[in-house]
Amino acid sequence: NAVTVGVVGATGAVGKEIVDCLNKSSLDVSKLRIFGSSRSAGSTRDAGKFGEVPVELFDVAAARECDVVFLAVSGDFALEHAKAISEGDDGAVVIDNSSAFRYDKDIPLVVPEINGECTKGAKLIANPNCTTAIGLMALYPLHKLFKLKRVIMSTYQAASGAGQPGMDELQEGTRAVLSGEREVAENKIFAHPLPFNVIPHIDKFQENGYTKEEMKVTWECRKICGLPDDFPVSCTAVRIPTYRAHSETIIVETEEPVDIEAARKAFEEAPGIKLMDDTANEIYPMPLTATGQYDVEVGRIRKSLVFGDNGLEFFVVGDQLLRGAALNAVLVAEEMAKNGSL
Ligand code: 11C
Repeated sequence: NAVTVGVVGATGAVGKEIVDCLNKSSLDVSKLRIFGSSRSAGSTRDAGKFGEVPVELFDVAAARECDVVFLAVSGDFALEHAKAISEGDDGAVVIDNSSAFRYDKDIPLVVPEINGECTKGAKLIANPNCTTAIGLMALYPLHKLFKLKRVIMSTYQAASGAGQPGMDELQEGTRAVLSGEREVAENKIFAHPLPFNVIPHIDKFQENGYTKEEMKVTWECRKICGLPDDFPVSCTAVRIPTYRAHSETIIVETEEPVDIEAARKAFEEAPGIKLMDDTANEIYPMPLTATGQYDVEVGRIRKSLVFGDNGLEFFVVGDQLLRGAALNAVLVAEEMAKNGSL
């Protein structure tokens, strides 16, 4: 059945991609409503097949009129409004992109290909952190085959993780350096200038020495895959001067010995993965090829020199704005339409 969809934050980097994914989605959308702040209310947005959509001033009552509302705004906004939009039988289903509700045990945190069944009957769904969602596309098929024992991840994250302002800072800073206008780029969004640099710092440092971004990977991998609370996942998250695809080196130790051909076949058959693993022809995952793609690229697959027969090392790249955010959220809505929750 056809649904009315609301998007809050449709002018941001993730919000724009949500509208684009809705254009390509199997979801039967009868009406698209876009909600914004007083700054954007009254203007219109080109929403593809949905036409020029007026931006309405956000209002809980108006959002509740929708069947499903995507929040692509801050965690503070979500904390303030998500429950009010979704509560009661006549509330809308809310799919929230922020981290506000991810660690609440009563709220499903969903990658549809892994735990889509958790959405059944839910009114408020949390969309995972982009780094986690991208990595799990490859980790989960391995877990099903060989049972993960521990996971070590190192990331190379694009500017888009900090939204449009992050991408703008990278582009403008790079231009300023290349034109000779500045020796080193200016920085406001990132802790240090990003052009011609890498920054081993994403989000706030925690007491244990990890950053919040790194801990999100640990907490969210456990919750989405139903792993124990002390399951060992360790991440080092690094910002690099790429535009919108996150890359990840992943090393796993497994309970069962890994058959590399079986692993490769599992990656090939898993939904949402494109196998890019032909080193003889210099084919492997890269941000340039993964950008704009729905599938996460997986390659550089090899037996681990550290964990031997019970280990695997590989490289994953996924579009941060798509699989890491907008696409995952729209796939959640598609899943809910299929299982009768929408
Ligand atoms: C980044 N992964 O690359 C972050 C952005 O938890 O939704 C996503 C933050 C989140 O900066």
